[in-house]
Amino acid sequence: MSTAVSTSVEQIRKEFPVLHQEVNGKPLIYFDNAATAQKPKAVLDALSYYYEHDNANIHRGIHTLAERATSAYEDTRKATSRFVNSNEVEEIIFTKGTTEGINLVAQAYGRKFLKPGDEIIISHLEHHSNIVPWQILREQTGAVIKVIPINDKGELIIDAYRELLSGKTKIVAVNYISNSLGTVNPVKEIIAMAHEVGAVTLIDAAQAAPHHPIDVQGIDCDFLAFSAHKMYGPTGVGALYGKRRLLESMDPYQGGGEMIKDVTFEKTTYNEIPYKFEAGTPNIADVVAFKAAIDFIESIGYSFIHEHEERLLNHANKVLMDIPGMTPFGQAREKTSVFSFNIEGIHPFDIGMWLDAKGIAVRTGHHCTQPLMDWFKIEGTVRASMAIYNTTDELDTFAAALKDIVKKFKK
Ligand code: 7TS
Repeated sequence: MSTAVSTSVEQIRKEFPVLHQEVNGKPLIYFDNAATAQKPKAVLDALSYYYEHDNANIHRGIHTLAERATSAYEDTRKATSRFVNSNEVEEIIFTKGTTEGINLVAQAYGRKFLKPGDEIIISHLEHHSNIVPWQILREQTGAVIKVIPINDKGELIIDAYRELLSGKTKIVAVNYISNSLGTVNPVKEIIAMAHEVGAVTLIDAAQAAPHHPIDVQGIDCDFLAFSAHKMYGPTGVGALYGKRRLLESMDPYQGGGEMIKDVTFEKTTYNEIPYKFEAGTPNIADVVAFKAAIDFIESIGYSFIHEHEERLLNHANKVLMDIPGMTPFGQAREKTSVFSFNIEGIHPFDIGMWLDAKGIAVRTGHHCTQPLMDWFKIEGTVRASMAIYNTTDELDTFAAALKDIVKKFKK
């Protein structure tokens, strides 16, 4: 899958034009990568190259530009299939992102197959995007939602999950990696347990794609959704993987152009997968540039990414823990480079604003995981989420800035 090349973080940083600027008079330190990652030059170039040379609508034209645009679009599908190791290229559907992928499954699969009393299992770690679509489905079908609890480290309690499973369980939908805490969930085990009771599984891989290799056949998930923009690609595009058998059994998500074979006023027959689920003119340019993001990650390799990001997390744990009043959230054994915390007596928003004044971008609030914040009995946290271009020096500057803020507030 990925071919690691010898590289360095310094070289990688050079690929990201946006990083080389001052914000509020200070060099930008970008620690909001779980929300969206910055884009390397290769992605920016792919976007402008497409519009400068190949722009045309896809699949429908016989002229040269339409053929070039179609082949670039379909090349990304092949690259995505390789990237997640799907058995077939047709099992990859392009979406707006993770959120749309989950809604697609809830509506096109869930609405067709779920009956009153059927159960959907999610977890206490989920992003709202993997909660609300199931609540909408619950309203539509009379299904019931059950929630896997967590321990105080922010890990799923697998024994409690086992208790929730039964013949009534029809869908298990959990994230691969938590956006608020960085917990890496044992998805292979979760999926195997769901399959034992005949349930279909969906993995929200929004936070996994930038940090962790994805192997849909290896983990044997039925559906898996992710977004390009969190993995150094453009916004507004993502992919949904689904097993052919399931995708073929589902009704279309939306009706329109491209998803049909034949239309008369009496009857419409639908196109083959994946086109059945891609109604209308898609986000062609961003899909094309998505391939550059996949190539970028593969050229660095997950082993380099993992090693560097683990170094960052260890360093964060070292330099941030002795800040007065520090309370970290999420200490899972398996964890990515996310450091979520509060400092006693200072509101997370105030910390975020003071950090911004020092050129440091973090996210504050509930991170679209309100039930998780409720579990911790807090309103929100400050979250520093790190990526491949961040450095331990930046973490030192971050720690010093936090110490300054604490001093100011304690005066
Ligand atoms: N699932 C998880 C685990 C996420 O982290 C996010 C976005 C989504 C789903 C939704 O992805 P989208 O691309 O469809 O919007 N997470 C965040 C975040 O942590 N801060 O801003 C967005």
